[in-house]
Amino acid sequence: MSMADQAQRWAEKTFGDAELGDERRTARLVAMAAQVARTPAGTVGQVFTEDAERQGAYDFLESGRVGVGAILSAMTGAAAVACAGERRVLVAVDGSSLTLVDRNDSKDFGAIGDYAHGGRGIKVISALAMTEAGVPLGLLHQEWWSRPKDKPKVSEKKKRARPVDEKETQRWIDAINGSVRELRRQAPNTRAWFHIDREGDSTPILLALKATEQDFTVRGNWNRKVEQHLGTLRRKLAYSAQRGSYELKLSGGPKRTARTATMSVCYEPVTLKLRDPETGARVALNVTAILAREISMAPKGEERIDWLLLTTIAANGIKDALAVIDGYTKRWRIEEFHKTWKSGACNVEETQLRSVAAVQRWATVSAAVAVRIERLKYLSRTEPTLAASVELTPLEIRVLTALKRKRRRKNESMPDSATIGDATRWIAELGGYTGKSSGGPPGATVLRRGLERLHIAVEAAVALLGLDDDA
Ligand SMILES: [Mn+2]
Repeated sequence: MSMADQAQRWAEKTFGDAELGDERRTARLVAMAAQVARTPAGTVGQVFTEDAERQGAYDFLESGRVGVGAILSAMTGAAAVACAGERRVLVAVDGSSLTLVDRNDSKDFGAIGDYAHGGRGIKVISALAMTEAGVPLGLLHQEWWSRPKDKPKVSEKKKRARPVDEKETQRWIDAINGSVRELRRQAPNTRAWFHIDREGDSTPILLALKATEQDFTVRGNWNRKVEQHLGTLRRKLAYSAQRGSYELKLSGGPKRTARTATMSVCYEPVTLKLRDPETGARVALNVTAILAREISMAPKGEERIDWLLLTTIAANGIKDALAVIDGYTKRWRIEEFHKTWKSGACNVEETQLRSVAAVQRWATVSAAVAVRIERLKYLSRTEPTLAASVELTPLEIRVLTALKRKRRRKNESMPDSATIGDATRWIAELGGYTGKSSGGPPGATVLRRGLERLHIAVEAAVALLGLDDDA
């Protein structure tokens, strides 16, 4: 298609700066990313249906000349540019792994999960930047590594004694520092507010976060010692008065019954007593400890919600504490990104590529596409009244509106100009969304399917009617 559709524009913005040593390679990367954005799928064969295109994609992905790092840094740089307009961004950092099929153990994938289980794949930590309202902006960093295939024969004692930079903890620190570096370069006035789940409650990670001089919230995993006479975090908070409460709507899940929980909130400024594992030196870390606890009855056999948060944000009142809790709930969006990327709309775990480097090249493009879908999803929920043109071209809006007009119910009125909320719902409807099955707003899978159908319709409009993008 000759016209620049939104996917093409997005791909240029995201990967157009990739320094691959040859402009043709960058152009190939951009074209590939645009095509993945139009028709996201897990395998190269599903995305590229024309032989020449497909072969070109394989050649690119398997070429030793295409630097994985250059693809990554184009993507993370573009994410930082997107952050530049924000005063502060939430940065959720979380680990995951791609589980990949290697039946004959012939590929260079490492071990994942339990060594005894023999799973194969690649480990990755991602840093997802979002606006303070929780709209994804892009990935500021991805840290990839492979574990050895067989369990290293090292005693537990020796393992603990290893310096931090040889442990996986260092990967977290690299992801945090890498995100800050990217922001400094492209968005020097934007502050980062890191959000990490219980895996972040490790002394080297807390010290690395402190060293960035940015903000953070980490979910506490340990009842750490504090420099007050009551001794530990939990004891300190147990003596603290309830400062407020709120109702929390919990959706159901495999281990949880849907319910509305009454949460009690207390908070205290505390000084954590840490010991630097490298130097043995004592370090004091001042944070606010916030405890949000379910005080209504939980269903039988289920634990009550209990969140202990450690944050650099000062709580001068219940409003501040609630804002920290609200920020932490947005950390969940990186889990949704993982799902969309790995097994949902982008399905990267289906890839048949045979080397770690090829998988990484493909998975990086596909990660950027997954963020784009998550962004559309949250943009339409968070700022539904923005004009549709923030994410779609005039022609795409025109085709989408025409399709909607044909499908609309008798008494359904059409807006004069579509908002992003309208457009997203119409795209989801093209993808089969009725609002009935989940009861909630459109998710990534219906959006992916809808975007794909919209793309085909736009192509038909161009081919049959000669419409172009200024139409
Ligand atoms: Mn995690």
